[in-house]
Amino acid sequence: MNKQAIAEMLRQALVEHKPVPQITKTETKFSLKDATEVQDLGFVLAQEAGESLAGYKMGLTSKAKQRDVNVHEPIRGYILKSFEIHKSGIVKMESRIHPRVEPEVAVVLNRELKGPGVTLRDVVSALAGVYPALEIVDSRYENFVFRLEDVIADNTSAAGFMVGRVNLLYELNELNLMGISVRKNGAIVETGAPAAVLGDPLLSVVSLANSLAEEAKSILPGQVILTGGITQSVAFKKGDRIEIEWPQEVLSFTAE
Ligand code: OOG
Ligand code: MG
Repeated sequence: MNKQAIAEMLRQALVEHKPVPQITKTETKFSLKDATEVQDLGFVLAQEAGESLAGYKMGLTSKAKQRDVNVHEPIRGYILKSFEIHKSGIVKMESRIHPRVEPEVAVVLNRELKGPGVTLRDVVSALAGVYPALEIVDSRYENFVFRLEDVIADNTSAAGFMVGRVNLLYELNELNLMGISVRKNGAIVETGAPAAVLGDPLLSVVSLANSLAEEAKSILPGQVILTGGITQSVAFKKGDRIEIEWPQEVLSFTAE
């Protein structure tokens, strides 16, 4: 198995927005370790192409998302600066394959957090901001179908994100049960609350810090951390308008 070639194929699928077959269909011995190596090689390719790191994402941290893609284990990936979509922006469909959007909580820290052994208290004391956010996932695999190893290799389908401007840090006690809804063309298609994410999305940051420690990496101040989709993701196509309503703020975009 040539991991570099797999990483190049996935990078090309992202750049050319053409889906590729699942790795595990042909590489029957493709392990979790191989998948993580491919993800890391893909990040090196992105950097060589001039991309830079915005932060990290956790995925499959809610039951809704696990059922969504039929993979039942949390995963982590890199988010790139070029993935950021500005508020009330436009999402260009010509640079996408089969995108889906999901509501998330984003976290930013004011000091470095380095595992192992990071606790919830460490995360709380390092918080600079907690924001309403959304993620766009766009699997590089045909039909959006994959196994755990495939989706890790594919940088956890990461393709876009938007972060709100209202800092919920001062409402942290209410965060877990804040009601949010996702509208597509005006109609509510999903509802949920951040507690869907591991009972508390800050636990997702704990997991991320401890899992990065396995590769001697840490979370740096100012990086964006996406804690994982709260609801099932919502597919959209050209002309669709998506609005994610939080009590404090609405995040929206139009797909063109
Ligand atoms: C996998 C990535 C999962 C989340 O928030 O759960 C994810 C996918 O849905 O394609 O980003
Ligand atoms: Mg996500």
